[in-house]
Amino acid sequence: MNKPALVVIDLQEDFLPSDGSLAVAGGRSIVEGIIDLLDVQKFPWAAVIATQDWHPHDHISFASQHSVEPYSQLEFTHPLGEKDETGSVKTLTQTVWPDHCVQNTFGSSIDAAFLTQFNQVDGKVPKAIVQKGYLKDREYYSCFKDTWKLHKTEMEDTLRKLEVTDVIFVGLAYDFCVMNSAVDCSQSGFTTYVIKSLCKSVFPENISQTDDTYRNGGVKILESIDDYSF
Ligand code: VGL
Ligand code: ZN
Repeated sequence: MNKPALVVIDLQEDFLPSDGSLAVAGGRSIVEGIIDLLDVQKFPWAAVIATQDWHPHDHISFASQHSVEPYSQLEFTHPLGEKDETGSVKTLTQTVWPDHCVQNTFGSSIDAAFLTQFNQVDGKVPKAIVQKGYLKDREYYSCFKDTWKLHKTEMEDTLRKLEVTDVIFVGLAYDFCVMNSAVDCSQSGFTTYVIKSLCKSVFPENISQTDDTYRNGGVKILESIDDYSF
């Protein structure tokens, strides 16, 4: 038997138009469809999980910490100074962002209408909020671990404890946190899906490359929840 979990990625004010500091175009338009998925009479979820990007005010992924323009690319060094075969400290080139999802600010809050519905599944289906991005010295796109694969969140243990077999992802952003979370999820051995119509990208112009990354990562792209057999 399938035991499917719904994972809603980063449905937070800073990623939502019109006022979010890192607003993803069209982000607000997917909220209602995601709320509809919380109808646990209709959809027999084994668990529902929401994730929350949760940064300290001086997080390393903020352009403001480096005096450069948001959305530019910077080279980051390994947070523990680990070296490659040639003896140089490992590096990763990553995008830097406007300040966003600072802990305990309005921008970090999960959409209120979603949260109301999410809280109503209590007692019917196990639910959890998994935070990421709270270690200042490293970026996190995946809700499983940081981009250096050094620190694990409680995501995988939560899914395993609930004996989840399948994971269905929706949310923001399709080309960053949803994508990296889904690929890690598939690599951890879960049968993994993303519902494309319930996601939006930061860079929609790169959609075919983004879709390829999902497919190469073993994630099945569905247009709608109707394409999933419970
Ligand atoms: C995200 C950029 C920075 C996301 C989070 O949720 O996709 N993107 N932090
Ligand atoms: Zn972030």
